Amino acid sequence: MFHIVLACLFFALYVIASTERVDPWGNEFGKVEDMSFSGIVTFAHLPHIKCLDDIDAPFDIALLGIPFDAAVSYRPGARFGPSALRSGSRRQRPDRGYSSRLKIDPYNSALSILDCGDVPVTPFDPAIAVKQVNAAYRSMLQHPVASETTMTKLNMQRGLDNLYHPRIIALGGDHTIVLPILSAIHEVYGPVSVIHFDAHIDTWNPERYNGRVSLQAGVNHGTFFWHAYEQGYIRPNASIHAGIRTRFSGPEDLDDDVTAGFDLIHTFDLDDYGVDWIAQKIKARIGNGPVVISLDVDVMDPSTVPATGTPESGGWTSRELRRVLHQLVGLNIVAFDIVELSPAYDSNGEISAIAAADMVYDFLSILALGVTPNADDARTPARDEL
Ligand SMILES: [Mn+2]
Repeated sequence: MFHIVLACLFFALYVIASTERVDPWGNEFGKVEDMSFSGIVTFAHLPHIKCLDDIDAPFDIALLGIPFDAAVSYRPGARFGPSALRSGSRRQRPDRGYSSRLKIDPYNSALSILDCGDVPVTPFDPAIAVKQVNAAYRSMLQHPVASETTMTKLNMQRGLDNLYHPRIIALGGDHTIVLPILSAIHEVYGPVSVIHFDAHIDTWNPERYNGRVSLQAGVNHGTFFWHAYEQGYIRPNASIHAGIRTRFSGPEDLDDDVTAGFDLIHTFDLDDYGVDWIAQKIKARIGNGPVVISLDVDVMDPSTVPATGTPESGGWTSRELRRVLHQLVGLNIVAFDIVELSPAYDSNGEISAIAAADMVYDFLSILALGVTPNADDARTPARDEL
């Protein structure tokens, strides 16, 4: 009898031992963080949730790709911009994100950040694509924030409904996407100021814009700010371009630009007056109202960022642009976008994508540092007020 019991016991032990999971990797290495070059590519290895499908996912900041490029005037290809930005961000890691300059690690701040993937925009119908971008952005703005307490501490802007809404960093895509974005932002915050980094003004009146053969053709990456002005999305006389250097049809383009509410910093102003002057001019123009920062990567020189659809010589370096951006800490920023990165024209070394991804890192740092309360609201006069 005893032998039978013993045999049963050994058999039971044998069964238990033989079903124990063999896990050599886990036993020897445990959980190892992904290397910069390993893993599924999200922006800076951030967690990914498809937020357009998972509508209750909370976050404070979302990266949202908008791979639309059906409204460009020269080289197409910016639909691959979101993918290139993610690839260019691979050396940004949540465990190695501290900036010695800004004294912040946006990936380990109290604000939670997600890579929400891309808006699956149609490449075949620009009118519908614009509607899709607007619907997606509006849905994104209605996601619950993860840390209301932190947003309060950071003096972040509440919506007109007195609620906090998350900050979306749009990864374009051509610049047309900013029209449906501004529409969505206007719905939540009312009219906003725009700080627009670009070689081009993008306030071209579609009545005069080359190639307009239909009403729809007048909605493109050179006219969207004019439409935004006409729709009332932009605060009067409270926006500014920086880095402008393209050619114009004539002085009337600049008159329209003033009408649309923009002041202008030329690319050469950097040499004549320096980074501090540019930052002060921007801040004085904007005041402390809600502001959107829209960055066309062609504001940088093609030697720094060749991967763009309408390159213009004589631009800023990535270093100069980042120094200007760093001085915008404290502004009441409600949205960022980075557009017109078109990786087919990049170098094998991804120089454009890496520079562009670093700008997004600066956007995140600026958000994590919060809003300076009681900023001087004095604005500089517009060109037509001088
Ligand atoms: Mn441009």
